[in-house]
Amino acid sequence: MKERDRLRIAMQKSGRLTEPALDLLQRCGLSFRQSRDKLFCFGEGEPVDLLLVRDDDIPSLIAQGVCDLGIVGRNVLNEFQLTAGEESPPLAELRPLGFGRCRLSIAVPQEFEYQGPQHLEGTRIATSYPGLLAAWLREKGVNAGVMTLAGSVEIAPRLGTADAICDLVQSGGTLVANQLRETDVLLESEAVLAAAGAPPADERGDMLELLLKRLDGVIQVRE
Ligand code: PRT
Ligand code: ZN
Repeated sequence: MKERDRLRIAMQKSGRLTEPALDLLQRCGLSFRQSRDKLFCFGEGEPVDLLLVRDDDIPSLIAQGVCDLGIVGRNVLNEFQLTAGEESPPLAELRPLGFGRCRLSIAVPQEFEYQGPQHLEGTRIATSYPGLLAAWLREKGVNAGVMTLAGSVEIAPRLGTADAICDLVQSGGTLVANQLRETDVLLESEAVLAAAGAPPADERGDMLELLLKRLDGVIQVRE
């Protein structure tokens, strides 16, 4: 791969994490000039650029070395770690960023008599997080079918294609609207700064150190 001397951060192009991530980077003293295709933002002061992508692509862009850092939900990062395969290098969560908070939870139809994970034995559970769900089921010793859906997971029980779901919950409004009840939390999530296991050993490493220092200052002020 071509050597780079500028730090490159992957972040969500358009979604829940976009505004707060840009806001955080600005508070760290970074400013960017957006390119015409809106995929790449060139850093004007410091040698730090942005790549604007789908959030789901962020972990693999880091794993491939296309980007040094990523701002992504812990849910997406951990799912990637569990499903990427052994040839993919481990990624690290450098800092929790304090926005994009939600949880990955099991939810069942209101009428489902649920007293604990053992009641999921033999059921079909719809999710966009098959890796995290399978790991949790394994830990609980429960055998259940994992149905992977890209979206609209919450309507699967009503359609009769699943008995329960495992999805992100924030206010709980979506669950209520779909007559579902949250039963177990698998993961508490928020946006995190993700990176490859080993920091770059060139100037990018120095810039990363500076960025982390500023980030810690900004996060401390916020708390
Ligand atoms: O296009 P792209 O693939 O980049 O975006 P996306 O649609 O996959 O992601 P987006 O923007 O919806 O979410 C990005 C990240 O925000 C997620 O990966 C989470 O880390 C975080 N986040 C925080 C959430 C929520 N809160 C959230 N409430 N992501 C999704 N939701 C959805 C959830 O899936 C469910 O459908 O909102 C609904 C539940 O919300 P409540 O408030 O009704 O409980
Ligand atoms: Zn996505």
